[in-house]
Amino acid sequence: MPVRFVTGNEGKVREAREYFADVEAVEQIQYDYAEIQHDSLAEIATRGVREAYAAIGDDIPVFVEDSELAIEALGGFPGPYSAYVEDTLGIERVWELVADEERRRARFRSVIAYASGDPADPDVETFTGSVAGTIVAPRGEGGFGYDPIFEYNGTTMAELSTEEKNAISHRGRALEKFAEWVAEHRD
Ligand code: ITT
Repeated sequence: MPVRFVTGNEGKVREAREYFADVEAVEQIQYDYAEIQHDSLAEIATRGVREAYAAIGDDIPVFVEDSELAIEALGGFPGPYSAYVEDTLGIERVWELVADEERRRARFRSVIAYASGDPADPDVETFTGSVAGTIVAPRGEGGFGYDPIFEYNGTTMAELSTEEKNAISHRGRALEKFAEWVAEHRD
């Protein structure tokens, strides 16, 4: 049985497929669930997956994944506003905001929320991952979103293949735990 990923982001689907290629396919479902404003990424993802699972209306489990980038020198900005800031300012301007800072440390966080059981009152499991890096001038053509300005160990995430990015990224870490859990818990 496929695992169903509710997301509008093709980059996330490409990364998730690496973890399930041998076992089961990842099926993308487009449903624009509400992302509430909240400090806790787990809370945002949990509410989102409950809404999506209830709206889709069958009892085949689904998962969502929410991420954010927090830049230390900017007090954790853009945090929960990461998607909005990418759309409005763009990553080049985010780089310009921190270019003159001495500390350019940042962290990506990812939470996967998986819903199963009764769509009206589902069981929800969450899996997290994070990675620390440095904000740099944009480099690289791969990945998506903030990848060109997020450097880890001398390389931006946009300079890595999907496989290489997964091995170190916030989402890769969450996906690894999730895939293991799925392998243990599903028929
Ligand atoms: P969904 O449909 O799954 O919600 P989205 O692109 O809106 O897709 P998020 O809200 O989780 O995803 O993402 C928040 C922002 O962080 C958004 O601007 C993404 O492009 C960016 N982002 C998420 N993961 C990233 C990654 O691995 N590398 C670079 N940027 C990332």
